[in-house]
Amino acid sequence: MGLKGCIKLTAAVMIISLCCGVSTHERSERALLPRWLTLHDMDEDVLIHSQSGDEQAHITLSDGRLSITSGGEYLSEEGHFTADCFVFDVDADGFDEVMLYVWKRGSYGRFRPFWVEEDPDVYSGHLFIYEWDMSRPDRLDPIWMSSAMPVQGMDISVKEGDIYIISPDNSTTTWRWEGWGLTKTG
Ligand SMILES: [Ca+2]
Repeated sequence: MGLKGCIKLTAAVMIISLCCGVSTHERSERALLPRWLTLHDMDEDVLIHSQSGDEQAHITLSDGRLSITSGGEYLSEEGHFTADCFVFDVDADGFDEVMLYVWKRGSYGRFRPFWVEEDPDVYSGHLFIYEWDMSRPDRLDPIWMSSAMPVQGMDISVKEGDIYIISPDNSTTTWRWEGWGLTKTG
């Protein structure tokens, strides 16, 4: 093999190593999620009714990675695993919101409330609710981001504004938007 061949081979090995490095990291992080958690797949066109108008979006969800494309694109953050995505009228005002069931490390980012002494660096489930805002390139305007959910969510379903959280022991709790945030109703 000549010098050019060696250089090409070395470059190919480096690229493969980099790719493997990323996927190995993803895999090792993925392995930290509970085994009972269901990571859903989606590949759907969804018509979203918002205060700023109706818009068709395409939602893809695969192995915890979320992409919502419309006028722009929303991509889930690195280190966040999106288990499921729902488009429905959370607060019963006649317009859709986007609700994500996200698993991430800790409840807060760089800044936490002064009364919270410690934010454990472990994965926990969170519900993030966004208004659809067509003036934003990424469309998603955060209106409510939960800290770690008080119940374990193996799976979540939504029906007529009620949010059903199914726990690993197959018990179900019901949640509904009341005033500001989700309240347990059953
Ligand atoms: Ca709404």
